[in-house]
Amino acid sequence: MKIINVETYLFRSSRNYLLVKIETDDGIVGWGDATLNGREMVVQILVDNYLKDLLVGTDASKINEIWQMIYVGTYWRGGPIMMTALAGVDMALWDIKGKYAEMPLVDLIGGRFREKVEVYSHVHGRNADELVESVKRKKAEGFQNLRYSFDSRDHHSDMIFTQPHQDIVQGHFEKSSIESLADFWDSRVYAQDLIRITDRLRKEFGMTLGLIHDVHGRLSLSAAKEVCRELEKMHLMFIEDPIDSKKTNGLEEIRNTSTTPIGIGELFNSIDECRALISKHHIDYLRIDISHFGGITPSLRAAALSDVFDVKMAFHGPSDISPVAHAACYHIDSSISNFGIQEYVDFEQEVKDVFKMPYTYDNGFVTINNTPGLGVEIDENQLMECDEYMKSYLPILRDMMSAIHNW
Ligand code: CS2
Ligand code: MG
Repeated sequence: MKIINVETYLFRSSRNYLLVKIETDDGIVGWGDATLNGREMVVQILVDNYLKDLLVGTDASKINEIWQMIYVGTYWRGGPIMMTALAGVDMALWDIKGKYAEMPLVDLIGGRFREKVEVYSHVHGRNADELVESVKRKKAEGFQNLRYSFDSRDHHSDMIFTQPHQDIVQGHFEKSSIESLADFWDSRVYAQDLIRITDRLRKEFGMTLGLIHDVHGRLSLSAAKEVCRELEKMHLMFIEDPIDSKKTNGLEEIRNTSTTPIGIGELFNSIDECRALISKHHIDYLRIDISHFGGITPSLRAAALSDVFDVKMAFHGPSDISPVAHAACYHIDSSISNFGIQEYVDFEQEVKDVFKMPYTYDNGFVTINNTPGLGVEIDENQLMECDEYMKSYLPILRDMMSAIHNW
């Protein structure tokens, strides 16, 4: 089963995506997702100019060995660019293996633990009233778990601070300078609003609705400690990235002063960045992104390690990774014993025209079907009809003291 070709496809279908396609000499084609929001072209250059040469001629069935050859063999290992490129290759290889074995990924990795996977969706409101209405709409669609975000208004300056949510994650297309990308942010106003709005949601909807809030690393350690303590009695499913997730030494302090569960991981690119957090149980949910963590192979290891230390998996599932990556998550979610929850996105129809999905949403749960491999069928004719890639930039956030924050 020799690899005879590796191709990349960079295109825009409501937003930008980068796919990796690998073909073998026995006619099997595998697809992987290598989209890295805001830096897609760099990943493409890496796959086309470096990884392709290494892959053509090798045996596609040896996934573990190929993965290590690229990861360790690069010497300058890790980082989001390398690990997203490697993820694209890894997913395509698992897709090939499943198609060869005529088995869905979920069966290759141990079989179904559950028939359907519980998911959460996003709700956003410009104020508390609007948010309450959004929650009602999502509940009517069957969602029992919601990640909520809102805009905050500083009543002194009348400035409005927006939190990241699905509609704005694509970032800015035109840019004149770094300054023009900067949004302002006052974390004191936000922290107070977070407590007030969460309380309102609990009063409106009671205690059983699963509530998740993503701080996106925008709080200082002391503010995060205070917020997590205040939120204790409101029983979140988890708070995500309460502090900058690249400075995780502070998590232990949050942990020691509150029982609010913590989820973290979308910025991690390897097990080395989360091994200690898992083994010391400083987190409750590991939220790695399959496309930025090197793919299925290392994600299975991270899930197994988490299982050993009683940490649950809650894979990152934003619209800025393609349905190929989402399908891979649903396969893993369906098979592991320590599944927690999955972030869900309903893609636009134009995305569904290119990617024929192997999964269906129903009443708060997703079921992956038995199509071999990852199961996503790519309509290459539709893909060719898609818009051209458009370079975009994520916003930059500046706090009131002018320091640069996580966006
Ligand atoms: C967010 C993401 O889904 C999440 O948890 O943190 O939407 C994140 O902002 C984007 O993936 C950035 O590209
Ligand atoms: Mg997040």
